[in-house]
Amino acid sequence: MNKIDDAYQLARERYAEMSVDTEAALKKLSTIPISLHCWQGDDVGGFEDPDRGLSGGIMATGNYPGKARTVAELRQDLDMAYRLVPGDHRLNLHAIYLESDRQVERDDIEAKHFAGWVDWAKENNHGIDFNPTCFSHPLADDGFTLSHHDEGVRQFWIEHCIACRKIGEYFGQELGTPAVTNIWIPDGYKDTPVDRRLPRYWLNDSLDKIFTEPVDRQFNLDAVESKLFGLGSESYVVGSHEFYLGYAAANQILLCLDAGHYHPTETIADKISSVLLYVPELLLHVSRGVRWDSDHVVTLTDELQAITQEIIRGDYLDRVHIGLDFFDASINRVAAWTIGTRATLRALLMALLEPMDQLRAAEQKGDYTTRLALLEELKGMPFGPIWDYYCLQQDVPVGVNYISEIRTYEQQVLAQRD
Ligand code: RNT
Ligand code: ZN
Repeated sequence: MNKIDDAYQLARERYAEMSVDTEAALKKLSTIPISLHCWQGDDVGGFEDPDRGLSGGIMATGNYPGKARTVAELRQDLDMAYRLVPGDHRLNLHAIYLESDRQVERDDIEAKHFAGWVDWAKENNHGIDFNPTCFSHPLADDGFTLSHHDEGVRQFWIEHCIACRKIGEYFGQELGTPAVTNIWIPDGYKDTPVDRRLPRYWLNDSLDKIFTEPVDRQFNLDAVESKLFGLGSESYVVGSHEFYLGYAAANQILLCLDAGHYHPTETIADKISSVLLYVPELLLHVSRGVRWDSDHVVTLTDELQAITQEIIRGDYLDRVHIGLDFFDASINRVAAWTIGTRATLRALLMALLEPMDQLRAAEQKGDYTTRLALLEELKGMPFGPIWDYYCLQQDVPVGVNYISEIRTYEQQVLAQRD
């Protein structure tokens, strides 16, 4: 353990020479919540109906043993993941993770179906975020929900989304921190449509109906999530980027930027400072697309670093909500959460360890030589010891030690499930 302290002291001095205060960076990092998505724990299955498969243009591949089959198992797995990640973090829930002893239709869900989650969140100091589930349902099977040509189908999903906003409000009231309730729908066409206008007209109309319902912004923040394409909606997605950017700006609600929802070479980092001029706040779905919107576990990539740099450099922490969105069923699911969350926190820490005053001064003077030199030097700075020290300070496993804890958990808990 002393080695970690020693390495930290040396690293701290190196950063101090660059006028970077590592203590301040760690203090800041400890205040940034990441919203861990419940759906990594069971491959987006949910507990509404075990016979309902995942649909809606998203797919989890793999069959790693030990997936959570009940709410209790999912919470147990989440508890394990939170123990392996430094800091206090949030939970991102989907409506299909409700608790009820009878089948509840989606337009009938209420706060009481999530009271167990609230008790658990209170015990563990988690805020909760929320999502209507507008997929994996017979009324979504033809690929359309809020933009459906049939008024009855649209109304069903409108009522589901209103119910979810009220549940978000309940989370905010109970937990003292607003829930971000994010609407994503799978609506779109596999093949080239002739009418791109009408579904967007209906989606706009449905959203207006959903958001007219009064819900207190102090407790619930509404977000909308766009997408470029999905499996089975390759040719046209109703809720495109332009659609929701316009909708969020016009209605002053949150826009959700999912890292996997754009052209493969298009990154969300550069969108943040533009969009935040026009929408009040952002929700990020931090994900990793590999060739397509494949929702791979987030790792410490250049793209992830670009995202966290934008948040920190732009001083946007109070306007950007960071959520994770990936689902890999081919590896240990607790490890997937742990690796993805730790990668996101590491990227945030790296961004917090930049000599921003010097970099900005160089840029504003037109001294791009110094800017380039500094940015290159930063890549070789002793970031690792600062991260290790933070893990030690926060009482979570240092380095790859978390893997042995996951292995033990796998043997003692996960292996008993099959
Ligand atoms: C789908 C969206 C959406 C989902 C979750 C499960 O492409 O990214 O956020 O991943 O709602
Ligand atoms: Zn997403």
